[in-house]
Amino acid sequence: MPTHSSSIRFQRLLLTGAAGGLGRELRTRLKAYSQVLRLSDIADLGAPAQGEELHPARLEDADAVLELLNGVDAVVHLGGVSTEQPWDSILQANIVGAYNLYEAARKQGVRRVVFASSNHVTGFYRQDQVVSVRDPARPDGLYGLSKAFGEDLSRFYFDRYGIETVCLRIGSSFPEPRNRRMLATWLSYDDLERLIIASLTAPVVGHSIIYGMSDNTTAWWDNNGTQHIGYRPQDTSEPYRGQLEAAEPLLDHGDPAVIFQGGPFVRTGPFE
Ligand code: 15L
Repeated sequence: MPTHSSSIRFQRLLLTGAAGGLGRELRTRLKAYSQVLRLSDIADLGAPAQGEELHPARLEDADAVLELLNGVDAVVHLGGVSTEQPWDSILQANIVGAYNLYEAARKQGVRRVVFASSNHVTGFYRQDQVVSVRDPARPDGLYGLSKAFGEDLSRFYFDRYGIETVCLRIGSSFPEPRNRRMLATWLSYDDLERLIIASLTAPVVGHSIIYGMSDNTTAWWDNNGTQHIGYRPQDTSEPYRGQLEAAEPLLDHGDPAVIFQGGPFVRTGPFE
């Protein structure tokens, strides 16, 4: 169910990564805000529903991405690799792919992008620290590094070409928090929708970065200074605390995944 007053705000909105976990969830939700929802992925997108337009494209293919952005008002860019992977996949989908996307936005006159960044841009901060969007990046792997690149790339495209971006450092967006770490990092699907719609519709966003989290009692991230986006989370991980603490009563404090915010991502070594 759409969480905002679901008036049509866009003629044509592009959702990349539409076949992924969050893409599938947003596919139904974003339709309420756009006359036409253009969906892209390299994985199967199934059949188009009314008002949907399927447009598969490889992000590393500059010509395909240029065509993909033809005629769109705004982009929600979830496409690319969303976990730690070997360097070549990250390089193609997240580094070359992000460059192709911004070049296409520039050439096609697209003025706003919502970029799915990740909490793994700052995953090597400790769980006893509270990080703000103004603190330096501390990526916890190649994936986090590629998202840091996307954040810098989008800042450059704003500074030089005026293309606005909201970078969403998404925490853990699942139907429910799955472990004790997610008591801090959880972002409900309804809050994800609120965050994306706020990022798409705030009058002026320039280049902004915001952490994508629900209103969790345990918090490692400080979104102070992002109020101009107008995101107000309505959900919280708190109702799940009892069951998650009971399932994991003892934490190994020598484990880097317990010490650092990135959790298991900080342990994934290079792929050989
Ligand atoms: C991410 O960036 C991943 O895309 C997602 O699969 C989760 O693992 C999430 O981070 C997380 O930190 O829980």
